[in-house]
Amino acid sequence: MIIKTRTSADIPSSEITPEEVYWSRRDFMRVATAGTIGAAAGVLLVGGDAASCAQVPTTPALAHVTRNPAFVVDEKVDPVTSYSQITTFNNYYEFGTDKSDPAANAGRLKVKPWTVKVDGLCDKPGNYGVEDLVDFNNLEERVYRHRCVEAWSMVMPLDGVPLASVLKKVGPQSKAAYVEFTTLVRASEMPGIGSAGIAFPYVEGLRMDEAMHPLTFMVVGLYGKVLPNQNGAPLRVHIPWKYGFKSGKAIVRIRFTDQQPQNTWAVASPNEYGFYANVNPTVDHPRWSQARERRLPGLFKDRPTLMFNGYADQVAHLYQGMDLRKYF
Ligand SMILES: Nc1nc2c(c(=O)[nH]1)N[C@H]1C(S)=C(S)[C@@H](COP(=O)(O)O)O[C@H]1N2
Ligand SMILES: [Mo]
Repeated sequence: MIIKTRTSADIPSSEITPEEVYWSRRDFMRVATAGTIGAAAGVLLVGGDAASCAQVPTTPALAHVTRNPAFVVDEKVDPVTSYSQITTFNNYYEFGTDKSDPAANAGRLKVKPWTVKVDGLCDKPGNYGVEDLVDFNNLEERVYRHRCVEAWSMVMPLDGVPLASVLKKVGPQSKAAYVEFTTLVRASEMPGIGSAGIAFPYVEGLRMDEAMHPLTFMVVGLYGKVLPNQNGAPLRVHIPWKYGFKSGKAIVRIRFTDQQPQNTWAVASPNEYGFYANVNPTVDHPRWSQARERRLPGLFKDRPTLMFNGYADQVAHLYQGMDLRKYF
């Protein structure tokens, strides 16, 4: 992380944006206080709450979003992360490998029109527009924990539809045991493509029962607004009990298959990243512990990691009888 020195006079008041007020006054106060303390110390963190320069995106509001009270977190334990933090500290290697690169570079990506190829073991393969797959007149907002394999986490208000509702539209066949997601490669708009050290397209996949699980979400928005490019516009999945790398951004292909998909990180480094990638404090990454995590914008790994990222009651049964040390 880059640490930059700035005086309070350098911080335009526009950096305390209305988005921070969206969640609650308490969150606004938290953000404002963090900014004040940072400024007083003369040190601000790039990608931090109040220090994200001009790169905080502005996207249009989504018209038909309803908060779904079945998918919330305890705000006292898990205060929602600020919009500026969620949109300026990202992993999206197509735009560069620094956490600040996607915010700096993803703006140029053209996300309209957008076509998703659906193929493999389903009854209605074809090319679909995003609007054909996602019902934009009936979006819900869910607040989910988001845990990266690198041991940082955030809490995000995401807008979208259950992934199951998307998949059912195209008629998965009974032989489809897995679904694979392939994401966009467009070198002309993606400056990180040649230098990321992983192969593109970025590919991910889920077992069919994971994909159809009610927690699994197809995301088109953040904080009630159209999803910013750096967060995966126009279409991105989120599987809240798994490490963040399972959630491919800018999905262009959905393929149903009877074979376990070869997901990018498992191919790149099979000893470090598996197919399942369930958040698990008892299975360490070969190079670091997963027992604790850093909750952004905090600097320290001072929170215990929760089994299945806190969603064990809902998903543990999916893995009954499986050795999670082997299927990591
Ligand atoms: N296409 C694509 N999707 C991707 C990635 C990527 O590099 N390319 N990175 C993944 C990783 S490692 C994480 S942790 C999350 C980060 O999501 P966020 O930036 O919205 O927090 O996106 C995932 N989806
Ligand atoms: Mo990640």
